[in-house]
This record gives sequence, C-alpha cells and structure tokens, in this order.
Amino acid sequence: MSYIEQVRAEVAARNAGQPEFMQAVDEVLTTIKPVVESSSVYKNNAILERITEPDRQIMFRVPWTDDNGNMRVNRGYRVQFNNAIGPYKGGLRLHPSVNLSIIKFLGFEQIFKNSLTGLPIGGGKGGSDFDPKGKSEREIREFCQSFMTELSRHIGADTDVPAGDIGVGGREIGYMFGQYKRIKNLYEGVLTGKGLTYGGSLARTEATGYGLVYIVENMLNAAGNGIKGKTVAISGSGNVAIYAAQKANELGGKVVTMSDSNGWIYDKNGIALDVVKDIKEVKRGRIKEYADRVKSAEYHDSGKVWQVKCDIALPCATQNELDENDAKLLVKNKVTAVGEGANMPSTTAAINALQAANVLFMPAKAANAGGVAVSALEMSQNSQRLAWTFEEVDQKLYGIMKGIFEKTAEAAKEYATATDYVSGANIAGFLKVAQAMIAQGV
Ligand code: NDP
Ligand code: 2IT
Repeated sequence: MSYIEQVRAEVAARNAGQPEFMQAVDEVLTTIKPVVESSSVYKNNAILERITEPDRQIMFRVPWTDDNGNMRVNRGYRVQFNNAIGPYKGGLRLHPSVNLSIIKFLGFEQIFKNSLTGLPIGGGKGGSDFDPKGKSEREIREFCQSFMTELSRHIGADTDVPAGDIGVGGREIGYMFGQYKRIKNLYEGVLTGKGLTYGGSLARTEATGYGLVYIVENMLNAAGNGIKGKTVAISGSGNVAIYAAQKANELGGKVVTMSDSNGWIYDKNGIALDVVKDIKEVKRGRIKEYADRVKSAEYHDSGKVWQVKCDIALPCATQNELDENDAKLLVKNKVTAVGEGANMPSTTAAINALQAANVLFMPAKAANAGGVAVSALEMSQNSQRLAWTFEEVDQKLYGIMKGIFEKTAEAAKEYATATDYVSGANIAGFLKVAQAMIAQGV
C-alpha cells in the first residue's frame, strides 16, 4: 500500500459517517500524489496524517429562548484545523444541515484556500445547526450572543478569527462582535466581515463574488477570450451569488439565472440585480418574488439552473449542488467554463465529466478565496488601526486573485496538465503549508 493509500484508509476508518469530509480529503490526497511521491520528506514528517487531523474540534451547547418563551438548544462547532501559516481563519455557517462532517470538510478546504491567498492565515471553520429562516430579530440576536458566550473562550485576533458563511452576514457578525467585546473587554479584530462603522473593511461584502469573477476572467483570458458577451448561469442568491452577478454584468456578461432553496429564476433579459438585492438583502424574502416583479422572468420550483443554456456556470449556493447529470447537461449545452463560488459545489463525478469534456474548471479553493483574502486585509487594517479605500482593497483583491490563478496554473503545468486547476490549486496550497509544518517540527 502506498503512503497516500495508507493514510486514506486510516482517515476513513477514523472518520466513519463523515462523507463530506472524506470527499474533500479524497480529492486532495488524489491530486497531490505527484508531490507526495516525489520526496520521502512528507512521509518522514507524517504530513498527511497531521494535515487531515484537526488541531482541535470544539462542540458546545447553544441555549436560547424563542419568542414564545420556550427554551431551545442548538449545537455549536468550531474546528481549528491547521495554524502552520497563521491564526485559524474561516467562516461560521448557520444552517440546519450543519454537522461535524460539513464543518470539517469546510475547515480542511480552508487550509489550502488560505494558503493560496499568500496571506498569513491558517484554516478553521465553525457554525451551528440553528436555522435562521423565519426567526425574529430578537431570536437571531439572542442566538448569536449565546453562541459567542462559549466561542469567545476559544478565539482571539491572533488565535482564531471567524467570519461569515451561509446564514451569517453583517447582522450576525455585529451581534457576535458586541458580545465578544462585552465578555473580554477587548476591542480587537476577532471577527471579519464587520460593519464599516466598527472596523469592517470596504469591499469585504463584495469580495467573494468579485474575486470569483476576477479569477474566471483570468482563466478565460489565458484561453484566449473573456467574459464579455457571455451568458452566465448562477445558482444561489446570497452574498456570493449577488456580487458574482454584479461583477459578471460589469465585465459585459449576461447573468440569466439565480436560485434559492425553494426554486430558481430565469430572466432572458438578464437578471435585474437591484430587484434581487431588495428581495434578499433588504426584505430577506424568497427568489420567487422576482418573477412577480419582473415580467420577463420565469420561476421554477423544480429542476436546477444548470438546465439553462449558458457559456459560464458559477455555482454559488452550497456543497454538491452540481452533480454528474448537471455537468453532462452543461456540456451538452456547450458550457466553456465553470467557477466554483460555493465550497465543494460540484460532486467528484461532475468535476470528472467537466474536465473530460475540456471545460475550463476553477475549483472553490482558488475561485472563492477572494472573501477570506479580504478578511485577511481587514485583519491587517484592524492591526494598523487604519481603513483603506474601496479602490485600494479592490485592487489588492484583483492582484491576489491574479496571483492565485498564476500559482494554480504553474503547479498544474508542473505536476499535472496545463488546465488541471484542481490539481494545481491543491498542490500549490499544500506545498506552502507542508513546508511550514516541516520547518516547525512536530
Ligand atoms: P448566503 O447565506 O448569503 O446565501 C446562500 C445561498 O445559497 C442562498 O441563496 C441559499 O438559499 C442557498 N442555499 C444554501 N443552502 C442551500 C441548500 N442546502 N440548498 C439550496 N440552496 C441553498 O451564503 P453565502 O453566499 O455567503 O455562501 C454561499 C456559498 O459560498 C457557501 O458554499 C459558502 O460556504 C461559500 N463561500 C462564502 C464566502 C463568503 O464570503 N460569504 C466565501 C467563500 C465561500 P436559501 O436562502 O433558500 O437557504
Ligand atoms: O469559505 C470561506 O472562505 C468563507 N466563508 C470566508 C471566510 C473568511 O474568514 O472570510
């Protein structure tokens, strides 16, 4: 049995019942093979055993009371995966589907993503199975405060710096920051994605979506053309989807679909983002309302956005939302590029089908790293007690995404094939973390 096969078997045995985590581990172990087999240093330092086992996994009770006076309990998580290159960094997800497998897959991917940004941030992730849908302002606030009451003892500006993810935006970060400050009597950059009046960075809200489109534009340019004039299908209608759509439109693309967990819209005239923002960011409503307001739109409560003919597909909702059948449909409809805005949105079989059909495919670790990159820039601004302009941050973001594309493409060329960006991103991300781990000893 090879070193990789042996570690894979050990990780599978130790993490039974964690399919999402194993999916993420399998992809990394498979693609870094050429590097791991090129030198005995990785085996001698047990790098694969160490990188697949979190530094620590914290699980805790989150009690709160609902508006009817009932006591409720959710489970909170923070997985501090790897801090070889910087303090743990990664989002908090509030969604009823959250479990240890999902938080671990997200934390594991975060190690490599954060490494790719070139900034000093380690990998972590957290969240809760709390469902924010339909909750009142007071219930959200009380949950966030209770969650932070426990989390506060495990995090800090130089220890672990959480941020948003599904179900966690500016509102939730604000309540959590307030509670941290109250408990610790410390005004520090312990969270990112903060509001602009209390230490947040300009362009953090836009960063993940913009960054996704910047790297897809770089990938398309390398192949000889850009986003201009292309039809774009986007899934999701949250933070990542909205700002990916905004930047794709700005670069001359035409975004024709968006979705939420109830259904999806197709607008042949191009999605009117002001309407989506009003529904999602202001009213916290459902995407269905778009079709009530915009005459050229259709609403579907079954099927997926991937059945619409497009040149570029940007999955921006959640894990495993694009399966093999969806990939085959996209290929049949002549898609040329797929960029992952969400974390692990494509199944392994879908990635294989897209790559086999020579579709340009930019994986999440590279494609959605813009959000955490600007989070790291927010940390820098907080440490300096300064605030940069939108243009400064956006320019840095563009440079970081271009750098990620170049690193990914170089590693792909050296160790796999020129456009195998899945291997390229995993290898480039892995090399830096592995070197830091080796340098620091056991
Ligand atoms: P939001 O909560 O703002 O939006 C999530 C969107 O995805 C909503 O439209 C939501 O629909 C939909 N969605 C979520 N879960 C499901 C599901 N199980 N089935 C169908 N639709 C679903 O989250 P973000 O935009 O921040 O996150 C989207 C993705 O991007 C996630 O994978 C996240 O991990 C990733 N990401 C986010 C970053 C960030 O900076 N925010 C950075 C990098 C990656 P509904 O409202 O109906 O639930
Ligand atoms: O998946 C991600 O990279 C995020 N949710 C953002 C993490 C962050 O720390 O900004």
